Amino acid sequence: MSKIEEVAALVEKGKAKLVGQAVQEALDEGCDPMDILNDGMIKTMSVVGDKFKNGEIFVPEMLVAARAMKKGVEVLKPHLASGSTGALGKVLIATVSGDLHDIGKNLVAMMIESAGFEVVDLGVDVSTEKVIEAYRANPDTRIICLSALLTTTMPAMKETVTALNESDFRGSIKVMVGGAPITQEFADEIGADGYSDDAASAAALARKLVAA
Ligand code: B1M
Repeated sequence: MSKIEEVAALVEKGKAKLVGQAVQEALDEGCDPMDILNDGMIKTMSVVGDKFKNGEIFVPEMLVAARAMKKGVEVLKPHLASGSTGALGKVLIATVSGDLHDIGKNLVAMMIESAGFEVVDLGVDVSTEKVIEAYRANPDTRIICLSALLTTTMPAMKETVTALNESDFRGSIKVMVGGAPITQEFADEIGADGYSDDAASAAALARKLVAA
């Protein structure tokens, strides 16, 4: 079994205490950090999701796999993201109301920070009101990023984007959306400025939006 396969197996089994060491060993063997992330962790979460959908595992198993992935990402982070200067301005990021999924949001935050932004992470289950309050507290914000992982929380994303579109500060910010069920079509329909399907392209899009 390769080191990346070992990481994948440990994430799938939710072995949080062992994942960090396996990730470090994979790095020591010269594995590309992006391969460890994509093949060892993100693909594994899809496997976990499929097993959940098929009734082979339940919420607690999904939860421990998520915890294990987070441990692995902690070890990987310095190898994926360079220190940020914050020079490109401030970004607010949140998972929308009713949605507790944060692994994808955290990766997007990490890559956007690494691309040169200062990131204010509002966490998960963030209401429209909280997003607007956070903007009022950070009026130098240039981009608001929203993540949703559930089809049932897509309406919450729509509600927040609609409120932002109707706000008096809309002209000063860009709005980016993403997450597994989100599509470019949905982003256009709700009036977001941008959509991307993974963390690296989210960082590239953020740079493009502030340059526009
Ligand atoms: Co949940 N869950 N979950 N879950 N979970 C999914 C999303 C699901 C697809 C599993 C399945 O059935 N196959 C399914 C949703 C089905 C649907 O809506 N159609 C589901 C369900 C049903 C649920 C519950 C309802 C289960 C229940 O209670 N009965 C429940 C809901 C809780 C809630 O939120 N209110 C629930 C709970 C959980 C846990 C808490 C146990 C745990 C989350 C822990 C955590 O995040 N801290 C969990 C997990 C781990 C998953 C899966 C297995 C993995 C998600 C993940 O972290 N993926 C997931 C299955 C799957 O995704 N295939 C599943 C890895 C991550 C890196 O990918 O988040 O997609 P992702 O992020 C990507 C891109 O989407 C993108 O970039 C990221 C990096 O490349 N991206 C953006 C994300 N945000 C972006 C923002 C951007 C741009 C790009 O710009 C702003």
